[in-house]
Amino acid sequence: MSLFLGLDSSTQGVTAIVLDVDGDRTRVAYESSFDFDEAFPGYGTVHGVLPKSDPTVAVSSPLLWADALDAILGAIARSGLDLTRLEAISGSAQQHGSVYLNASAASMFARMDPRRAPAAQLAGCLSRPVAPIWMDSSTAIECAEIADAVGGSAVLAEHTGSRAFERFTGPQVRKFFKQDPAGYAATDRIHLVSSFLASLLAGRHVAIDPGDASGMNLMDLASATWWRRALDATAPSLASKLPDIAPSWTIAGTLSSYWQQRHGLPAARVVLWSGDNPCSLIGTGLVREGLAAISLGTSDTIFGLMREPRVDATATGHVFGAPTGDYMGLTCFTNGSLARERIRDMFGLTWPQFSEALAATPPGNDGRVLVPWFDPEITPPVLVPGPCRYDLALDDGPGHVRAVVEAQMLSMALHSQWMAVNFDVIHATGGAAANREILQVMADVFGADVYQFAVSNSACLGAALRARHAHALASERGIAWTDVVRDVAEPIAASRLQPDRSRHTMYRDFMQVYARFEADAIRRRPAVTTLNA
Ligand code: XUL
Repeated sequence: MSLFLGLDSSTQGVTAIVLDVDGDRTRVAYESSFDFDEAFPGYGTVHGVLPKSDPTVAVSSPLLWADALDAILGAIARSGLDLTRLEAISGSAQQHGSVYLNASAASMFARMDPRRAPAAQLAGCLSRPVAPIWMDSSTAIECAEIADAVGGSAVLAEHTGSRAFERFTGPQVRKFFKQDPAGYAATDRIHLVSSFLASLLAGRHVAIDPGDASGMNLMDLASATWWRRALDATAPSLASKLPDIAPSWTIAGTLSSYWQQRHGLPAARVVLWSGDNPCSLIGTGLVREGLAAISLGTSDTIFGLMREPRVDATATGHVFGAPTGDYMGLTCFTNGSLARERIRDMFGLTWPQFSEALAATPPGNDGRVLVPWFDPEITPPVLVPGPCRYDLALDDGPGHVRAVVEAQMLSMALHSQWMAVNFDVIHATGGAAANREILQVMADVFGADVYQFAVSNSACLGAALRARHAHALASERGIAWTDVVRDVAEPIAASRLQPDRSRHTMYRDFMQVYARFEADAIRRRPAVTTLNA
């Protein structure tokens, strides 16, 4: 009987899941989480983001993430679980965010004082006090510069799996290098959120896995190595500042003596962390081609496993590495749960009332449409935030509820066509996947059977399953991915929501109409280039 720990450091909080594996049986033995704003008010974050006057800037605090990791490991240590059985730990983190460390970090990781919290000890190791995160869209100029330098957007996408995206780490690094050359020069190591937290656990700098490295515009997808031309186009001496890239199942070391002494945890194996979407691929059981998942979290994402990388000719989405060693196609939308919450709060609703409003309004919403870009949107690219309403009165609460959900589902269907993935069955995950009214709209828009899961944080579950997989490989027994995901990452058969055929036909036509509303909403805002002028 062995325990495996998965951690997830997301935009808004940290979660832990412990799996208990007994022979062929796997069960969730423990789950807990902390919300950053509530548990660590001293950092002043709002939904996990530090306040900024420029809506295109989104940064957070690496020290907050370190403190939250400490808090959740403390909670696990006090949980009453028999942690002598803990074999391996892995993690999942919000993608693209970058942490800038000076040369003192390596020795600090190795000699942290277990009597003191991590943040205070790490503060002096940061060459940049804040970390840009995936919600940042302030690097339009750097994206253009990098694309130009490598020979154009298509060349960048061909090699790295994506055209230049504002939130991707390469453009963010370039912006830092241009704005603060001294800070950049003082940077010895640039980590992703995932590799930073894995390094903290292992007590030394560890590698980045291909799943998260492919969200940087810096990795050659085919060889899973840094792509020299992109590095040169991004910032000087970048190769020397980046960690290695290693397979997702790499054992990075054992839990450092800091954590062992601080919380009485065992010397468990530390497996490389990955991004939340690659981890969700595992946590929703998508270990073979032909299935798709939709994650309704802070960001909404739609993704599926690909055996061969099919790069998006429309430049909408991404091809990432998958933790199985395959690839995954993904399209990401910024205005996910925060847009749904915004509507709920605007009309003073509870979630059950939100669902009632959805049930009480007709599919198609009698033509009332909302393009819900409350924050700058990734898909389609929109840097100037601001929702647009069509035939939707400002005080029409139920109309807004249906409009936001329909817009999100129609936009996802519209902008995932490039993946050429079969959407007959969708695995739904993330907090809002608990809401069956929302999932019914999903089923009707996609014309797909939609399934729910027992564990809603599929990224965290995926991390725990990855820990188990890597441990089995390292123990030379090996394990098939289909066996890894059995029991816990399988859809609940009884949760199936079926599409209504006539509603699906209506939505298929409506999708083209919604595309025109999106185009109109884009036309109504200033051109991208004026933003950074
Ligand atoms: C994916 C993306 C988001 C973050 C959210 O490309 O930007 O889904 O990973 O944590």
